[in-house]
Amino acid sequence: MMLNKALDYGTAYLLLGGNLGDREGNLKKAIELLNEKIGKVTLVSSLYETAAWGKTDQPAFLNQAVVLQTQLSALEVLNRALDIEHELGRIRKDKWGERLIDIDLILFNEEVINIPNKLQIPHPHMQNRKFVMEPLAEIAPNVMHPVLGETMLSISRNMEDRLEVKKIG
Ligand code: GSY
Repeated sequence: MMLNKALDYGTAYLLLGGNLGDREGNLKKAIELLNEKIGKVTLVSSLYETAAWGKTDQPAFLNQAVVLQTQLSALEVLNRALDIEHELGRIRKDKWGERLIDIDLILFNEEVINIPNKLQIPHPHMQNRKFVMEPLAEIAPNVMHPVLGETMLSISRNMEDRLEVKKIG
């Protein structure tokens, strides 16, 4: 018997970034692959040119936040995002080093997830990084951080990070 059960959709908030090669082209390809392999991308932020965080003697990043609707779990989204990074030829020389494309899962619905060494949702450092919060607050200003109980807009306005983040269109 066929059960006509409606499948639930989850909302994933991701941050894309890269500082090697054709930065804008790589972000575009990543969004195409997210649409193909994970779910429907419903919102895309402006592009932001951002100074490298952590290891500062490297080229500036181009960052962009996206929102997508998916029937996958957070863990499945993470695994498919890693597949997309590899498909786009990710090079990760060291933890804070240069990269062609990085896809970070920042929030998933209002879920709080902790799978040690694999997945932490909300992203544990999001509230301290302007290169994450500015693009995210642009497309999800009223979304609540499920642990801090503060909206994306409020966090982005009150943070202390002085890293250079420039909206470029
Ligand atoms: O964590 C994502 C990769 N990454 C970035 C980034 O996306 N933007 C900036 N500005 N600095 C970064 N350092 C790393 S690692």
